[in-house]
Amino acid sequence: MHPTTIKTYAERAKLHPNPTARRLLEIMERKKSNLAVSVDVTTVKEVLDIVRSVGTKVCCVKTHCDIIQDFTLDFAKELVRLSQQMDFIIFEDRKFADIGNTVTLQYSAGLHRISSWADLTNAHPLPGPGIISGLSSVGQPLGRGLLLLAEMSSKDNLATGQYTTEAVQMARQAGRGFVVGFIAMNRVDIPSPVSKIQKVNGMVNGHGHGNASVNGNGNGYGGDKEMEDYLILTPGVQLSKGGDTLGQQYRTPHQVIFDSGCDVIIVGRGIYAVKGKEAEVAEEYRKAAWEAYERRLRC
Ligand code: 6AU
Repeated sequence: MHPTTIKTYAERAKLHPNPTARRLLEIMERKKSNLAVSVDVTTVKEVLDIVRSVGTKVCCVKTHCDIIQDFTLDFAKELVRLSQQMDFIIFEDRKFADIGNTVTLQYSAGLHRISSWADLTNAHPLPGPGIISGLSSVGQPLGRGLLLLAEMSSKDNLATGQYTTEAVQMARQAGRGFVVGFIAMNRVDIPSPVSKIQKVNGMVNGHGHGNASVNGNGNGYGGDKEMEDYLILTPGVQLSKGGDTLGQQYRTPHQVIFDSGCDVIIVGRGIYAVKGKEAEVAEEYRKAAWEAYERRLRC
């Protein structure tokens, strides 16, 4: 069992060095919600209507700001206001995938100025560690967080095997300040063999400091205080298994949280496409995912 899957969200919040990860874990505990809603609709009114109806049920609202045809920074301000009032974090699902210099500009500038309003964003590790350095130069001073896409939910995607392993490695090498977790289908952050030995012996590099890091950047499993803790946010979730016609694959909240040990389910069409019943359905997802988490803790 992975150490983070047997700790409560509240316990993990206390130990996390990143302010956004800490806030997310605290909200999860407070609202008993490990549900993120993905609001993939194309007008400001639709986004805000959905957020107002499900905001109290979720720990996180995920946006795709580039599909909102009338996006303005005033809309972003209103979303931030709602996030404070209704107690959730904002995750802009931008999936950055370019060289460090370009993503720095995409994150901070342009029409969307994502870093000015989104607590969390995500990036593909494909371009190498420069993408993390670029994004962190903007986001870390603001207390923002980044998720790397270590796995994807779509059929026949290429983010598997060695790619996934290297995504996790890249996060570890970046340190704990900005990369707070992964988009993944599983608990991809299993401890490296060195970390396991270190945890058993309470030793690092033979010096016997139980809470130091394995590789000198604070990532290791040196002891509880320094425990590596990545959040695993998982899309491809509906109340019953299945898929769509374009390769999306769905698992249930129980499979994702209990069987795979992930932290947060991300649900889009399962909630926003059930018009007029969004709040009711969101409550069903919240309950299912929270019960799966509580069951996992009891194992
Ligand atoms: O529940 P759905 O299928 O309506 O929406 C799933 C949401 C969409 C995708 O862009 C996103 O989750 N997503 C991601 C993310 C969050 O990065 C990765 C992935 O592998 N699959 C996926 O569906 O907004």
